[in-house]
Amino acid sequence: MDSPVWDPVELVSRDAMAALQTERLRGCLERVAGRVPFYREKLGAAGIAPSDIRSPEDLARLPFTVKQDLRDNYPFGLFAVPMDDVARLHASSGTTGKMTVVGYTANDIAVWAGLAARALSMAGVNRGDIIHNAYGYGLFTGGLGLHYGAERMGAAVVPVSAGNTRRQVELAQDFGATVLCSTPSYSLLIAEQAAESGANLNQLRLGIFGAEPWSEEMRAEIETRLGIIALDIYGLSEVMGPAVAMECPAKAGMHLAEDHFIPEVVDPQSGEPLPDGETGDLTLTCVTKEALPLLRYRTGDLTRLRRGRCPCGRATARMDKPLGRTDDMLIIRGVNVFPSQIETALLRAEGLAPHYELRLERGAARMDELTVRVEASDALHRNPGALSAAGPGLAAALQSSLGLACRVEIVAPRQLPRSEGKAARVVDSRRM
Ligand code: DLL
Repeated sequence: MDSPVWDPVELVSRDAMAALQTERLRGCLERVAGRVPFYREKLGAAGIAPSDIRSPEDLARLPFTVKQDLRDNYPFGLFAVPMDDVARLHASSGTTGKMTVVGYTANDIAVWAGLAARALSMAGVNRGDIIHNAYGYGLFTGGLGLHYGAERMGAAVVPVSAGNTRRQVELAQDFGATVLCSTPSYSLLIAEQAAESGANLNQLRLGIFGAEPWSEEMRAEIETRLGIIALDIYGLSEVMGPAVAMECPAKAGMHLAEDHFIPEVVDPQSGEPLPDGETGDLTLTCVTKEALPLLRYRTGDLTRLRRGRCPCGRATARMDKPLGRTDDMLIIRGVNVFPSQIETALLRAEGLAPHYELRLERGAARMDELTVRVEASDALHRNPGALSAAGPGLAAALQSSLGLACRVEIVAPRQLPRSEGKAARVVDSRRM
Protein backbone atom coordinates (compact mmCIF):
# COMPACT_ATOMS: atom_id res chain seq x y z
CA MET A 1 0.00 0.00 0.00
CA ASP A 2 1.13 3.51 -0.77
CA SER A 3 2.03 5.54 2.29
CA PRO A 4 3.08 8.98 1.06
CA VAL A 5 5.28 11.08 3.30
CA TRP A 6 3.20 14.14 4.22
CA ASP A 7 5.98 16.28 5.64
CA PRO A 8 9.70 16.07 4.69
CA VAL A 9 10.52 16.35 8.41
CA GLU A 10 9.55 12.67 8.68
CA LEU A 11 12.68 11.78 6.71
CA VAL A 12 15.37 13.96 8.31
CA SER A 13 18.49 12.54 9.99
CA ARG A 14 18.68 12.07 13.76
CA ASP A 15 21.06 15.03 13.98
CA ALA A 16 18.72 17.33 12.10
CA MET A 17 15.79 16.20 14.25
CA ALA A 18 17.80 16.76 17.44
CA ALA A 19 18.72 20.27 16.30
CA LEU A 20 15.10 21.11 15.54
CA GLN A 21 13.94 19.68 18.87
CA THR A 22 16.59 21.61 20.80
CA GLU A 23 15.65 24.90 19.20
CA ARG A 24 11.93 24.31 19.77
CA LEU A 25 12.49 23.17 23.35
CA ARG A 26 14.38 26.36 24.17
CA GLY A 27 11.57 28.46 22.70
CA CYS A 28 9.01 26.46 24.65
CA LEU A 29 10.88 26.96 27.95
CA GLU A 30 11.03 30.67 27.33
CA ARG A 31 7.28 30.78 26.80
CA VAL A 32 6.33 28.67 29.82
CA ALA A 33 8.81 30.38 32.15
CA GLY A 34 7.38 33.73 31.10
CA ARG A 35 3.70 32.86 31.14
CA VAL A 36 2.86 29.90 33.38
CA PRO A 37 3.48 30.51 37.11
CA PHE A 38 3.48 26.73 37.77
CA TYR A 39 6.43 26.23 35.41
CA ARG A 40 8.18 29.48 36.36
CA GLU A 41 8.39 28.19 39.94
CA LYS A 42 9.41 24.67 38.96
CA LEU A 43 12.10 25.81 36.55
CA GLY A 44 13.34 28.37 39.07
CA ALA A 45 13.58 25.70 41.77
CA ALA A 46 15.49 23.43 39.38
CA GLY A 47 17.78 26.34 38.44
CA ILE A 48 17.35 25.85 34.69
CA ALA A 49 17.31 28.61 32.08
CA PRO A 50 16.29 28.08 28.44
CA SER A 51 19.86 28.81 27.35
CA ASP A 52 21.05 25.76 29.37
CA ILE A 53 19.36 23.46 26.84
CA ARG A 54 21.97 22.22 24.36
CA SER A 55 20.44 18.92 23.20
CA PRO A 56 17.22 16.91 23.64
CA GLU A 57 19.03 14.89 26.36
CA ASP A 58 18.93 18.02 28.55
CA LEU A 59 15.23 17.27 28.94
CA ALA A 60 16.24 14.95 31.77
CA ARG A 61 17.05 18.05 33.85
CA LEU A 62 13.51 19.40 33.61
CA PRO A 63 10.69 18.70 36.07
CA PHE A 64 7.92 16.22 35.22
CA THR A 65 4.27 17.15 34.79
CA VAL A 66 1.60 14.67 35.92
CA LYS A 67 -2.17 14.48 35.51
CA GLN A 68 -2.67 15.71 39.07
CA ASP A 69 -0.96 18.99 38.10
CA LEU A 70 -3.70 19.54 35.50
CA ARG A 71 -6.34 18.76 38.11
CA ASP A 72 -4.75 21.06 40.68
CA ASN A 73 -4.79 23.87 38.14
CA TYR A 74 -8.34 23.16 36.92
CA PRO A 75 -9.62 24.45 34.60
CA PHE A 76 -7.20 26.85 32.87
CA GLY A 77 -4.31 27.34 35.32
CA LEU A 78 -1.62 25.82 33.08
CA PHE A 79 -2.63 27.72 29.96
CA ALA A 80 0.18 29.82 28.46
CA VAL A 81 -2.06 32.22 26.53
CA PRO A 82 -4.87 34.58 27.55
CA MET A 83 -8.42 33.26 26.98
CA ASP A 84 -8.73 35.70 24.06
CA ASP A 85 -6.34 33.45 22.16
CA VAL A 86 -8.00 30.15 23.05
CA ALA A 87 -10.03 28.83 20.13
CA ARG A 88 -11.21 25.46 21.44
CA LEU A 89 -11.51 23.45 24.64
CA HIS A 90 -11.73 19.68 25.03
CA ALA A 91 -11.98 17.64 28.21
CA SER A 92 -11.64 14.03 29.23
CA SER A 93 -13.49 12.53 32.13
CA GLY A 94 -11.09 9.87 33.34
CA THR A 95 -12.33 7.36 35.85
CA THR A 96 -11.98 9.40 39.01
CA GLY A 97 -11.98 13.02 40.00
CA LYS A 98 -12.37 16.19 38.00
CA MET A 99 -12.23 16.39 34.24
CA THR A 100 -8.96 17.22 32.61
CA VAL A 101 -9.41 20.35 30.51
CA VAL A 102 -7.22 21.13 27.52
CA GLY A 103 -7.09 24.23 25.30
CA TYR A 104 -5.92 25.07 21.80
CA THR A 105 -5.16 28.29 19.96
CA ALA A 106 -6.14 28.61 16.29
CA ASN A 107 -2.54 27.77 15.45
CA ASP A 108 -2.59 24.68 17.72
CA ILE A 109 -5.64 23.46 15.81
CA ALA A 110 -3.89 24.08 12.49
CA VAL A 111 -0.83 22.11 13.67
CA TRP A 112 -3.10 19.30 14.90
CA ALA A 113 -4.94 19.16 11.56
CA GLY A 114 -1.55 18.90 9.84
CA LEU A 115 -0.45 16.07 12.14
CA ALA A 116 -3.73 14.23 11.69
CA ALA A 117 -3.30 14.59 7.90
CA ARG A 118 0.26 13.29 8.30
CA ALA A 119 -1.11 10.25 10.17
CA LEU A 120 -3.83 9.56 7.61
CA SER A 121 -1.35 9.85 4.76
CA MET A 122 1.02 7.50 6.60
CA ALA A 123 -1.78 4.95 6.84
CA GLY A 124 -2.28 5.16 3.07
CA VAL A 125 -5.38 7.37 2.99
CA ASN A 126 -5.67 9.60 -0.08
CA ARG A 127 -7.94 12.30 -1.46
CA GLY A 128 -10.22 9.77 -3.13
CA ASP A 129 -11.08 8.06 0.14
CA ILE A 130 -14.36 8.24 2.00
CA ILE A 131 -13.59 8.23 5.71
CA HIS A 132 -16.28 6.92 8.03
CA ASN A 133 -15.28 8.63 11.26
CA ALA A 134 -16.95 6.76 14.12
CA TYR A 135 -14.88 8.25 16.92
CA GLY A 136 -17.06 10.28 19.26
CA TYR A 137 -17.51 13.95 18.36
CA GLY A 138 -17.68 16.22 21.35
CA LEU A 139 -15.45 16.80 24.32
CA PHE A 140 -13.51 13.66 23.34
CA THR A 141 -10.70 14.57 20.92
CA GLY A 142 -11.06 11.54 18.63
CA GLY A 143 -13.88 12.73 16.36
CA LEU A 144 -12.90 16.34 15.72
CA GLY A 145 -9.16 15.58 15.72
CA LEU A 146 -9.31 13.18 12.79
CA HIS A 147 -12.08 15.18 11.12
CA TYR A 148 -9.83 18.20 10.67
CA GLY A 149 -6.99 15.98 9.43
CA ALA A 150 -9.24 14.38 6.82
CA GLU A 151 -10.37 17.80 5.60
CA ARG A 152 -6.81 19.06 5.52
CA MET A 153 -5.73 16.19 3.29
CA GLY A 154 -8.77 16.56 1.06
CA ALA A 155 -10.43 13.21 1.68
CA ALA A 156 -14.20 13.07 2.16
CA VAL A 157 -15.07 12.67 5.81
CA VAL A 158 -18.40 11.43 7.16
CA PRO A 159 -18.77 12.80 10.72
CA VAL A 160 -20.96 9.94 11.85
CA SER A 161 -19.60 9.86 15.45
CA ALA A 162 -20.25 6.87 17.72
CA GLY A 163 -23.60 5.21 18.33
CA ASN A 164 -26.68 4.09 16.37
CA THR A 165 -24.64 1.28 14.86
CA ARG A 166 -27.39 -0.03 12.59
CA ARG A 167 -27.63 3.31 10.81
CA GLN A 168 -23.83 3.60 10.71
CA VAL A 169 -23.52 0.34 8.83
CA GLU A 170 -26.18 1.36 6.35
CA LEU A 171 -24.41 4.68 5.72
CA ALA A 172 -21.01 3.03 5.36
CA GLN A 173 -22.50 0.67 2.79
CA ASP A 174 -24.48 3.30 0.84
CA PHE A 175 -21.64 5.84 0.77
CA GLY A 176 -19.04 3.19 -0.08
CA ALA A 177 -16.82 4.05 2.89
CA THR A 178 -13.22 3.02 2.23
CA VAL A 179 -11.66 3.92 5.60
CA LEU A 180 -13.08 3.28 9.06
CA CYS A 181 -11.89 5.30 12.06
CA SER A 182 -13.11 4.05 15.45
CA THR A 183 -11.96 2.38 18.62
CA PRO A 184 -10.93 -1.22 17.93
CA SER A 185 -13.73 -2.47 20.17
CA TYR A 186 -16.34 -0.45 18.27
CA SER A 187 -15.06 -1.81 14.95
CA LEU A 188 -16.06 -5.27 16.18
CA LEU A 189 -19.57 -4.09 16.91
CA ILE A 190 -19.74 -2.55 13.44
CA ALA A 191 -18.54 -5.85 11.94
CA GLU A 192 -21.14 -7.75 13.96
CA GLN A 193 -23.93 -5.42 12.89
CA ALA A 194 -22.85 -5.63 9.24
CA ALA A 195 -22.91 -9.42 9.38
CA GLU A 196 -26.33 -9.41 11.05
CA SER A 197 -27.93 -7.03 8.57
CA GLY A 198 -26.14 -8.55 5.58
CA ALA A 199 -24.61 -5.19 4.68
CA ASN A 200 -21.95 -5.06 2.03
CA LEU A 201 -18.89 -3.22 3.29
CA ASN A 202 -16.65 -4.47 0.49
CA GLN A 203 -15.39 -0.99 -0.29
CA LEU A 204 -13.76 -0.80 3.13
CA ARG A 205 -10.02 -1.41 2.87
CA LEU A 206 -8.43 0.27 5.87
CA GLY A 207 -9.12 0.88 9.54
CA ILE A 208 -7.46 3.43 11.82
CA PHE A 209 -7.98 2.23 15.35
CA GLY A 210 -6.83 3.57 18.70
CA ALA A 211 -7.80 5.31 21.94
CA GLU A 212 -7.51 2.04 23.87
CA PRO A 213 -5.01 -0.83 24.09
CA TRP A 214 -5.53 -3.67 21.63
CA SER A 215 -3.41 -6.73 21.03
CA GLU A 216 -1.92 -8.14 17.81
CA GLU A 217 -4.44 -10.97 18.13
CA MET A 218 -7.25 -8.41 18.20
CA ARG A 219 -5.78 -6.84 15.06
CA ALA A 220 -5.88 -10.22 13.27
CA GLU A 221 -9.47 -10.73 14.39
CA ILE A 222 -10.61 -7.30 13.11
CA GLU A 223 -8.71 -7.64 9.83
CA THR A 224 -10.40 -10.99 9.15
CA ARG A 225 -13.87 -9.92 10.17
CA LEU A 226 -13.88 -6.71 8.13
CA GLY A 227 -11.49 -7.79 5.36
CA ILE A 228 -9.29 -4.72 5.88
CA ILE A 229 -5.84 -3.64 6.99
CA ALA A 230 -6.01 -2.39 10.58
CA LEU A 231 -3.50 0.21 11.77
CA ASP A 232 -2.88 1.67 15.20
CA ILE A 233 -3.15 5.35 16.11
CA TYR A 234 -2.11 6.82 19.45
CA GLY A 235 -2.71 10.07 21.23
CA LEU A 236 -3.98 11.68 24.39
CA SER A 237 -5.94 14.84 24.99
CA GLU A 238 -3.45 16.35 27.45
CA VAL A 239 -0.83 16.42 24.71
CA MET A 240 -3.15 17.07 21.72
CA GLY A 241 -5.47 14.17 20.83
CA PRO A 242 -5.21 11.49 18.14
CA ALA A 243 -2.16 11.52 15.80
CA VAL A 244 0.60 11.94 18.37
CA ALA A 245 1.82 8.67 16.82
CA MET A 246 0.66 6.56 13.88
CA GLU A 247 1.53 3.17 12.49
CA CYS A 248 2.51 2.86 8.82
CA PRO A 249 1.61 -0.21 6.73
CA ALA A 250 4.97 -1.81 7.70
CA LYS A 251 3.34 -2.39 11.12
CA ALA A 252 6.68 -1.91 12.83
CA GLY A 253 5.68 0.47 15.61
CA MET A 254 3.92 3.85 15.63
CA HIS A 255 5.83 6.84 14.26
CA LEU A 256 5.84 9.66 16.78
CA ALA A 257 5.40 13.24 15.63
CA GLU A 258 8.62 13.97 17.50
CA ASP A 259 9.14 17.35 15.83
CA HIS A 260 6.24 18.48 18.06
CA PHE A 261 6.31 16.02 20.98
CA ILE A 262 9.74 14.97 22.22
CA PRO A 263 9.45 11.41 23.52
CA GLU A 264 11.30 9.80 26.41
CA VAL A 265 10.68 6.54 28.22
CA VAL A 266 11.34 6.70 31.94
CA ASP A 267 11.35 4.19 34.77
CA PRO A 268 7.81 4.34 36.22
CA GLN A 269 9.12 4.32 39.81
CA SER A 270 12.36 6.29 39.77
CA GLY A 271 11.67 8.56 36.78
CA GLU A 272 15.15 7.84 35.41
CA PRO A 273 15.32 7.95 31.59
CA LEU A 274 15.58 4.45 30.10
CA PRO A 275 17.58 3.52 27.00
CA ASP A 276 15.77 2.80 23.72
CA GLY A 277 14.26 -0.67 23.68
CA GLU A 278 13.42 -0.74 27.39
CA THR A 279 9.82 -0.57 28.51
CA GLY A 280 8.69 2.25 30.77
CA ASP A 281 6.42 5.26 31.09
CA LEU A 282 6.14 7.26 27.87
CA THR A 283 6.87 10.90 28.67
CA LEU A 284 6.15 13.65 26.15
CA THR A 285 7.19 17.29 25.96
CA CYS A 286 4.97 19.47 23.76
CA VAL A 287 7.44 21.92 22.25
CA THR A 288 5.16 23.74 19.81
CA LYS A 289 1.84 23.92 21.66
CA GLU A 290 0.79 27.51 22.35
CA ALA A 291 -2.20 27.15 24.67
CA LEU A 292 -1.09 24.21 26.80
CA PRO A 293 2.60 23.36 26.47
CA LEU A 294 3.39 20.55 28.90
CA LEU A 295 6.93 19.66 29.95
CA ARG A 296 7.78 15.97 30.38
CA TYR A 297 4.18 14.87 30.71
CA ARG A 298 4.00 11.38 32.24
CA THR A 299 1.43 9.66 30.03
CA GLY A 300 1.34 6.52 32.21
CA ASP A 301 1.38 4.46 28.99
CA LEU A 302 3.90 1.64 29.10
CA THR A 303 5.85 1.21 25.89
CA ARG A 304 9.36 1.34 24.42
CA LEU A 305 11.05 3.43 21.75
CA ARG A 306 13.00 2.55 18.61
CA ARG A 307 14.95 5.03 16.58
CA GLY A 308 16.23 3.13 13.53
CA ARG A 309 14.87 3.99 10.08
CA CYS A 310 11.61 2.13 9.36
CA PRO A 311 11.19 -0.09 6.27
CA CYS A 312 8.79 2.64 5.03
CA GLY A 313 11.70 5.10 4.88
CA ARG A 314 10.58 7.36 7.70
CA ALA A 315 13.18 8.18 10.34
CA THR A 316 10.94 9.39 13.17
CA ALA A 317 11.14 7.53 16.50
CA ARG A 318 8.65 4.71 16.84
CA MET A 319 6.79 3.44 19.89
CA ASP A 320 5.50 -0.10 20.39
CA LYS A 321 1.84 -0.80 20.97
CA PRO A 322 1.30 0.31 24.58
CA LEU A 323 0.79 -2.59 26.95
CA GLY A 324 -1.63 -0.44 28.91
CA ARG A 325 -1.50 2.36 31.45
CA THR A 326 0.39 1.94 34.68
CA ASP A 327 -2.90 2.47 36.54
CA ASP A 328 -4.69 -0.21 34.48
CA MET A 329 -2.33 -2.90 35.68
CA LEU A 330 -4.15 -5.50 37.73
CA ILE A 331 -2.42 -6.96 40.73
CA ILE A 332 -3.99 -10.29 41.46
CA ARG A 333 -2.51 -12.17 44.37
CA GLY A 334 0.86 -10.69 43.62
CA VAL A 335 0.79 -11.29 39.85
CA ASN A 336 0.98 -8.11 37.78
CA VAL A 337 -1.03 -8.39 34.61
CA PHE A 338 -2.45 -6.07 31.97
CA PRO A 339 -5.87 -6.74 30.45
CA SER A 340 -4.18 -6.73 27.00
CA GLN A 341 -2.12 -9.78 28.03
CA ILE A 342 -5.27 -11.67 28.96
CA GLU A 343 -6.76 -10.60 25.62
CA THR A 344 -3.76 -12.08 23.80
CA ALA A 345 -4.17 -15.42 25.57
CA LEU A 346 -7.89 -15.70 25.03
CA LEU A 347 -7.76 -14.81 21.36
CA ARG A 348 -5.08 -17.45 20.84
CA ALA A 349 -7.48 -20.05 22.19
CA GLU A 350 -9.65 -21.81 19.64
CA GLY A 351 -13.30 -20.80 19.35
CA LEU A 352 -13.45 -17.80 21.67
CA ALA A 353 -14.86 -14.48 20.47
CA PRO A 354 -13.05 -11.15 21.06
CA HIS A 355 -15.60 -10.10 23.68
CA TYR A 356 -14.58 -10.47 27.28
CA GLU A 357 -14.93 -9.05 30.74
CA LEU A 358 -12.57 -9.29 33.70
CA ARG A 359 -14.27 -9.42 37.09
CA LEU A 360 -12.25 -8.92 40.21
CA GLU A 361 -13.63 -9.76 43.61
CA ARG A 362 -12.32 -10.17 47.09
CA GLY A 363 -13.09 -13.79 47.97
CA ALA A 364 -13.95 -15.48 51.25
CA ALA A 365 -10.38 -15.69 52.54
CA ARG A 366 -9.88 -12.04 51.55
CA MET A 367 -8.01 -13.28 48.51
CA ASP A 368 -8.36 -11.53 45.17
CA GLU A 369 -10.25 -13.60 42.65
CA LEU A 370 -10.31 -13.00 38.93
CA THR A 371 -13.06 -14.33 36.72
CA VAL A 372 -12.50 -14.10 32.98
CA ARG A 373 -15.85 -14.07 31.21
CA VAL A 374 -15.58 -14.59 27.50
CA GLU A 375 -18.02 -15.32 24.71
CA ALA A 376 -17.97 -18.52 22.73
CA SER A 377 -17.99 -18.19 18.95
CA ASP A 378 -21.15 -19.45 17.26
CA ALA A 379 -19.30 -22.58 16.11
CA LEU A 380 -18.02 -23.39 19.60
CA HIS A 381 -21.43 -22.74 21.06
CA ARG A 382 -22.91 -25.42 18.80
CA ASN A 383 -20.32 -28.00 19.84
CA PRO A 384 -21.02 -29.11 23.45
CA GLY A 385 -17.91 -31.27 23.76
CA ALA A 386 -15.52 -28.52 22.70
CA LEU A 387 -17.51 -25.96 24.67
CA SER A 388 -17.06 -27.76 27.99
CA ALA A 389 -13.33 -28.15 27.37
CA ALA A 390 -12.82 -24.49 26.42
CA GLY A 391 -13.03 -23.06 29.94
CA PRO A 392 -10.46 -25.35 31.57
CA GLY A 393 -8.28 -24.97 28.44
CA LEU A 394 -8.19 -21.18 28.74
CA ALA A 395 -7.61 -21.33 32.50
CA ALA A 396 -4.61 -23.59 31.91
CA ALA A 397 -3.27 -21.29 29.16
CA LEU A 398 -3.54 -18.25 31.46
CA GLN A 399 -1.82 -20.16 34.23
CA SER A 400 1.08 -21.17 32.04
CA SER A 401 1.55 -17.91 30.05
CA LEU A 402 0.93 -15.37 32.84
CA GLY A 403 1.21 -17.42 36.02
CA LEU A 404 -2.34 -16.36 36.70
CA ALA A 405 -4.84 -18.60 38.46
CA CYS A 406 -8.38 -17.59 37.57
CA ARG A 407 -11.87 -18.82 36.94
CA VAL A 408 -13.08 -18.86 33.36
CA GLU A 409 -16.73 -18.56 32.40
CA ILE A 410 -17.58 -19.14 28.77
CA VAL A 411 -20.83 -17.36 27.95
CA ALA A 412 -23.11 -17.65 24.95
CA PRO A 413 -22.49 -15.47 21.88
CA ARG A 414 -23.61 -11.81 22.16
CA GLN A 415 -24.11 -11.92 25.94
CA LEU A 416 -21.49 -9.41 27.04
CA PRO A 417 -21.94 -5.64 26.75
CA ARG A 418 -20.60 -3.98 23.59
CA SER A 419 -18.91 -0.61 23.54
CA GLU A 420 -19.23 2.34 21.20
CA GLY A 421 -16.15 4.13 22.50
CA LYS A 422 -13.43 2.93 24.81
CA ALA A 423 -14.29 -0.55 26.05
CA ALA A 424 -14.73 -0.92 29.81
CA ARG A 425 -13.68 -4.53 30.31
CA VAL A 426 -12.64 -4.57 33.95
CA VAL A 427 -15.24 -4.75 36.71
CA ASP A 428 -13.31 -4.39 39.95
CA SER A 429 -15.54 -4.80 42.98
CA ARG A 430 -12.64 -5.12 45.43
CA ARG A 431 -12.87 -1.45 46.34
CA MET A 432 -16.63 -1.06 46.09
O1 DLL B 1 -7.92 8.54 23.34
C1 DLL B 1 -7.12 10.26 21.85
C2 DLL B 1 -7.29 9.34 20.69
C3 DLL B 1 -8.46 9.38 19.94
C4 DLL B 1 -6.29 8.49 20.32
C5 DLL B 1 -8.63 8.56 18.85
C6 DLL B 1 -6.43 7.66 19.22
C7 DLL B 1 -7.62 7.70 18.50
P1 DLL B 1 -7.79 10.36 25.71
O2 DLL B 1 -9.24 10.13 25.81
O3 DLL B 1 -7.19 11.51 26.44
O4 DLL B 1 -7.36 10.57 24.22
O5 DLL B 1 -7.10 9.02 26.19
C8 DLL B 1 -5.70 8.87 26.09
O6 DLL B 1 -5.87 6.47 25.75
O7 DLL B 1 -3.06 7.84 27.45
C9 DLL B 1 -3.73 5.77 26.34
O8 DLL B 1 -3.80 5.21 27.65
C10 DLL B 1 -4.97 5.40 25.57
N1 DLL B 1 -4.65 5.23 24.14
C11 DLL B 1 -4.82 6.10 23.15
N2 DLL B 1 -4.44 5.56 21.97
C12 DLL B 1 -4.01 4.30 22.25
C13 DLL B 1 -3.50 3.21 21.47
C14 DLL B 1 -7.53 9.67 23.19
N3 DLL B 1 -3.37 3.30 20.15
C15 DLL B 1 -5.27 7.49 26.55
N4 DLL B 1 -3.14 2.10 22.13
C16 DLL B 1 -3.79 7.28 26.39
C17 DLL B 1 -3.27 1.97 23.47
C18 DLL B 1 -4.14 4.10 23.64
N5 DLL B 1 -3.76 2.94 24.24
